[in-house]
Amino acid sequence: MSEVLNAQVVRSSQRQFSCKLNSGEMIDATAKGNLLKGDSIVVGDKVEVSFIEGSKEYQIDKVCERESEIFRVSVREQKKKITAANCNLLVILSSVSKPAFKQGIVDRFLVRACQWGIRPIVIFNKCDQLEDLDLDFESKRLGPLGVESYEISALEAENYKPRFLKNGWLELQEILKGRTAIFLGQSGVGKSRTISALSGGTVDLRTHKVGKVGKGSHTTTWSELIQLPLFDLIDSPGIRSFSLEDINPDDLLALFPDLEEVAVHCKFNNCQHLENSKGCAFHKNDWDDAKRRRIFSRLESFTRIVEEVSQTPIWSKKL
Ligand SMILES: Nc1nc2c(ncn2[C@@H]2O[C@H](COP(=O)(O)OP(=O)(O)OP(=O)(O)O)[C@@H](O)[C@H]2O)c(=O)[nH]1
Ligand SMILES: [Mg+2]
Ligand SMILES: [Zn+2]
Repeated sequence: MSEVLNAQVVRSSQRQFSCKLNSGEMIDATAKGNLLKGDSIVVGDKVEVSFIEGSKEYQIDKVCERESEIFRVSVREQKKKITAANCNLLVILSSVSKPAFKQGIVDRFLVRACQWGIRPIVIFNKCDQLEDLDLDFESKRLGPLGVESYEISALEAENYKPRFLKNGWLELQEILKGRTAIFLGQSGVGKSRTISALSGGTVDLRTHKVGKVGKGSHTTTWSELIQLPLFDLIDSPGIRSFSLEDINPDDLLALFPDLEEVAVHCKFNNCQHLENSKGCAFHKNDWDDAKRRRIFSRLESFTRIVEEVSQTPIWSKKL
């Protein structure tokens, strides 16, 4: 038997895995037959590798237990696909210009963060092009959930000074320290660009040209772990459709803890909290305008998701 070495998967493509050995050396490895199925090995996995008997090729023999898993749902295939493992920070990246900022998308990622048990943060990127989005409100909407937000421009990096929020580029680097952070968000919001900038120019991830689909665009197609001196970052492909199809409508409220807190005081069973009725806790309260606006914008996301996940009856959900 050859020596067993510990490593972490930084990239995977079908049957070939790039791994970083604990010594720092990068190697390519294949995997034992039973580990080639489905999501057995994903980016971020900690693995044991050894030389294949009588050859100079490495093989992954074992995948260590995962501390966390990131997955996405393919509605077409009715399948959950694990895309990364062992992350301890979820960076929800959004753009304030193109593509336009959408609260609904942030709220969907927050549902996942809650489900995955991973701390989320939100980045508002492209702030050099900020026009009419009320960043102060968007940030205050997240604060009560314990979600920090950051005002940055990946294009200008440390030269961009936040104008509306207390957190900018320096504070972002601070929270990333010592963590493995996965960057998620729509295509073109600047995930690859932000990661390149955080590497101080040492990593060049080709970036996607917004507005030009196909020719000349460098949209990220595979997740990739980038190990930097102070933190590890995972770049991921932009999402096109973001389904929460696997979640039962009855379980959704627990994934909106801020709304659940209010809903428990509602007098009605099965209340949709939409009608202005006296017994509904969302309508009978002493909130100021700011709080009302915040809670109702979260309720709007919640209602939309409930409608969506209720389309498929529970008994026919395969996920
Ligand atoms: N003005 C401005 N443009 C930016 C900023 N960050 C990124 N961009 C541009 O936005 C485009 C998309 O950036 P990417 O980093 O490729 O976006 P992505 O999120 O990785 O996209 P996918 O890989 O398709 O998911 C590129 O042309 C970037 O140069 C920014 O802060 N300001
Ligand atoms: Mg990218
Ligand atoms: Zn109600």
